[in-house]
Amino acid sequence: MLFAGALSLLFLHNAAAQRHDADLMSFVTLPEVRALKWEVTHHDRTRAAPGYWFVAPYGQISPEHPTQKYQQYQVGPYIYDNDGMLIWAGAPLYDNRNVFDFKPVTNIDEETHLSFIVSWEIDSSDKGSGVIVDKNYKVEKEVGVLNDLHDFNMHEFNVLPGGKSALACTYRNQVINLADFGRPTEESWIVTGGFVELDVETSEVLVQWDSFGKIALHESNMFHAWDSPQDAPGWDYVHINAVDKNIAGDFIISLRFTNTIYGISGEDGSIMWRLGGPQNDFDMDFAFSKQHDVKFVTSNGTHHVISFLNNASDERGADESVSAALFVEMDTIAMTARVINRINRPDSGLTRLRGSVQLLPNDNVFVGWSERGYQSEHAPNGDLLMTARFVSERYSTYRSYKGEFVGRPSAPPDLVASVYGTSDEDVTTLIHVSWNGATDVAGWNFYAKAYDRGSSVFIGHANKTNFETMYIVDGYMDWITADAIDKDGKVLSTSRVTRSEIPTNWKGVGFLGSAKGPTPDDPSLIAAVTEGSSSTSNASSDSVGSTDSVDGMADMVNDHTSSGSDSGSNSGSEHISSSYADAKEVAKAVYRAYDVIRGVGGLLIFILVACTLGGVIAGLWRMIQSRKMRSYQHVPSEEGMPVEEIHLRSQRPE
Ligand SMILES: *[C@@H]1O[C@H](CO)[C@@H](O)[C@H](O)[C@H]1NC(C)=O
Ligand SMILES: *[C@@H]1O[C@H](CO)[C@@H](O)[C@H](O)[C@H]1NC(C)=O
Ligand SMILES: *[C@@H]1O[C@H](CO)[C@@H](O)[C@H](O)[C@H]1NC(C)=O
Ligand SMILES: CC(=O)N[C@H]1CO[C@H](CO)[C@@H](O)[C@@H]1O
Repeated sequence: MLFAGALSLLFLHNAAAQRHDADLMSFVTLPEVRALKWEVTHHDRTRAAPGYWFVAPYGQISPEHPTQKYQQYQVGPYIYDNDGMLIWAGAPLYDNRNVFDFKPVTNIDEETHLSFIVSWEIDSSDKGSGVIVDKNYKVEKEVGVLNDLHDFNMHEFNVLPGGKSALACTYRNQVINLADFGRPTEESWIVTGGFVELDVETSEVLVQWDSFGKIALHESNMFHAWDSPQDAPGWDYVHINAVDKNIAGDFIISLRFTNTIYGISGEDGSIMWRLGGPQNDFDMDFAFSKQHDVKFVTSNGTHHVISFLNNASDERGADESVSAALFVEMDTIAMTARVINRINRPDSGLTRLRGSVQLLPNDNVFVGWSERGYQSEHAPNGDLLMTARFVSERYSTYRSYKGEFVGRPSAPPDLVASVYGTSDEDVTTLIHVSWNGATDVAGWNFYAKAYDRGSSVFIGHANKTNFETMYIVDGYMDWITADAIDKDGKVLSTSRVTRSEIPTNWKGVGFLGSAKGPTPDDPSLIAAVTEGSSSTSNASSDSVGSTDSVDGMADMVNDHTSSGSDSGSNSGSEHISSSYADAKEVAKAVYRAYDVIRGVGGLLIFILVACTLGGVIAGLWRMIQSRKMRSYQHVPSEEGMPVEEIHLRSQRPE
């Protein structure tokens, strides 16, 4: 009864919770992690490039009021596989701060590293930094920001070949005379745009460039000769959003508020050419505006292929009805620019702000359209291979990348085990295991020990099917470990030895044996029994695959309420398996309900297990009542524009 009660309670609660949390993943092993779920459509898997997705979801640029925090465990660097399965939740690495431009970096050495920008702290205790981490997710480099700047700008952290230096954008507040607007007696504050090349080791500035004195006010499409002067910070008149460098040592930058891509001399900082905008230097067969993420694809100094996201619209309106990724061939001797590849946004929509274009090693193109994490992969001829976006409307990612990566977390896998049972003979152990950040785990081998110093006995294997793998085994297994196994059977890592969680009150959950509950089984005996048994149960095959959750839930509840309590004698497996009292059947039903429960959160799964075992219904009820309900309000956040709050509040006053 209690079991059913707990489940109905949970089910009801779940219905309510799903409104708020159904777009987030949850896990027993890492209850705090709430990674975003994806909607993925594959159009042709066979032509997809190998690799993972690298995204950094954020709800809004600045932390929320009044907590001054970001959405815990939802923002930050995240790696997913090609089907949207979570590989790494990196939110804890920088205490749930916003992260931008998260990507794999392959130009440092033979290994693939990861880089990203950590945003500033709202209390100004930290201006943010450009970060490089290794495959163990250990921070290798933290590149700081110049003293006179407010923060490490969110647009770009571009590690240059060899990994010795990196490029970043700079925004500066300066006072300018308005002579360019025909008002020489007036001054205004402006936000100038520039870039720096920083020494990755020392954060020393190696190269510095700024639009002040180089790009006139009238080149901006954001402010006009009749606008009133502003106090600090002032007119954001160029809005730099990308910088790259070629082997000749020259730079390319994108200024969104002049609709122009500039070539900047590495020698003297002069503007060598302008592509697009009011002062275009090229004979070009296309137009663009409000561009993002300009990068050299190839360049020999005079002839370039560049990529960028174009024909975005922005906060003020659209120039065209569809955004596109563009590859442009430029000849800076003949001054010609030709589009060589154009990939329209697959849903024919507009990417108003942000976005990225990436040429993959197999010549596929991966485009981040930013809002709601919308991203697509295309064959070299433009064929659409895949689209994906967050289930949640509440998040965007500034850029999205794809790339191959081997992740080997330095922390061991996480394991949680708990024990169910209704009689000494029918006890089942439920094991969950995951390894945050590990990329090529194919399966898990589970081991248990009879006692602390006993020898580890193999109790079964489960293929990895998701970020977290569940495994159910007969008997009261304790002192459990799991080995992460790669596809060749090699052990990659081993979890810590974990004691199984048990109910505090066995009787209270209908356990019919001794009041003290069952004692841990000797896994070698259980393994032998299972081996010799002709019953349908097979420890190794019980790592059930996919689920139909709601039915499972209903079955479980019905089974329970109609069940007898005559499970004391365990002679015929027939009888046992058809009876409610078969604890393993119950456990399987729990597993079938697992996906439903996932929506509620890992914590509640734990509570489910604890409560069904412990019978602490009152505790469950209290927990549910006090569980924070998150009410969100969808407001797309736009860089450089005031944003409304995305509220995180408790239903109950705190
Ligand atoms: C750069 O490439 C173009 C086109 O392939 C070629 O004509 C030119 O000579 C090259 N310049 C240099 C400096 O290699
Ligand atoms: C586990 O994975 C292996 C290798 O891919 C496969 O042959 C086997 O059928 C899988 N087992 C289960 C139970 O899915
Ligand atoms: C039990 O699982 C083992 C290991 O996967 C397998 O070899 C064996 O055939 C299974 N036995 C039954 C009865 O399913
Ligand atoms: C390449 C491309 O899509 N160019 C378009 C960008 O938007 C301008 C203004 O609407 C169009 O004229 C271009 O054709």
